[in-house]
Amino acid sequence: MSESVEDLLRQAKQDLAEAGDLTTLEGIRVRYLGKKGWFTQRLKELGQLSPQERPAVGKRLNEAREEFERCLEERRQILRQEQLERRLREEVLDVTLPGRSRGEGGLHPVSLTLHRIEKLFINVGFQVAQGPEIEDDYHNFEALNIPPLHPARAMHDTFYIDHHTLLRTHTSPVQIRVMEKGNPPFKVIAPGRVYRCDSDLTHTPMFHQVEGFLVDEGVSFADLRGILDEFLRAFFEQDVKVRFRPSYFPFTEPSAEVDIACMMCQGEGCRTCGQGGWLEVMGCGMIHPKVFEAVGIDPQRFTGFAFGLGVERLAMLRYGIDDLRLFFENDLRFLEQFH
Ligand code: 2NL
Repeated sequence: MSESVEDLLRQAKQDLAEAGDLTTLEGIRVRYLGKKGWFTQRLKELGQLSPQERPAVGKRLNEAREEFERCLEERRQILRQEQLERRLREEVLDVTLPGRSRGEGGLHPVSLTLHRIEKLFINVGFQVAQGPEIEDDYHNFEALNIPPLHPARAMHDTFYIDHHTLLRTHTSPVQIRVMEKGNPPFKVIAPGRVYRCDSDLTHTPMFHQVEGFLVDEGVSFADLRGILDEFLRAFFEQDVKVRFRPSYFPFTEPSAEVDIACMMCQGEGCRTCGQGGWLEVMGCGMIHPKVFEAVGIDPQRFTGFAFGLGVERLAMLRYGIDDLRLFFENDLRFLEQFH
């Protein structure tokens, strides 16, 4: 027995010396000191020895185990130090290198334009209303004097979800919902995403619109002109020339399209305005009596105007962007120019 203690201690010390890393070292510790480890087993077996032998062997065993533990701790310190030195060597960090900037990010030009339009209307007393992008046929068409089979439906290139449910093709349904719920006077804008099943160089299936309307007693076309003239001058920060041209919408009567003198060529004619010298920027009109009837407003007592504009289009004109697709590609080289 005493011979085997000496042999074992020698072997154990050799194992420790050969351990190259802390994981191996832990394996060795378990092998000798663990529950089923060599020292533990031998100490348990002491009971089988005669009372005469027991004290001496026990003493030897305990001494050997204590020495093993000392050697183990010593080796552990050495390996820890080696590991630390290796990491310090390998994980060189030059704290004098310049920092990496995170970049600031910023709002999308369509968002900037939308916020700008909202602010200009809020400044003259309009409230902002929102509504669902998934609409029903009634609010998107029927209440706006667009009955089934009306040719205007074909023009709207609607994404249908089922026979009665669709993605709104304009934000007018938001205004219908506002009028259904409340009572005049109303002075509200409805900004948001709209959807049309149309995609080419100048159309995307999703785009942004701001519609607005004002309803009260005695509202006239002159009020409409005044508000839109002022808005366009403020939006473009120029004394832009504005022209109203007769048009048709089922939900307004009379209806008009609003043009501004082309800012790219000052009305001379260029690529942006298609040589005409004028740019169409919005549509508008006096709210049709049928629309008032649909939402329970007395058209004998109240009149109102409404208008609608495309946000991407106004953003392109304001920033001089000639390709609609740039808004949807998320190319940082483009987006970074608007910070
Ligand atoms: C355009 C034309 C327009 C309206 C939108 C409207 C809404 C209600 C009642 C009556 Cl609830 N009219 N909206 C009126 C005229 C024109 O938009 O070119 N949009 C981009």
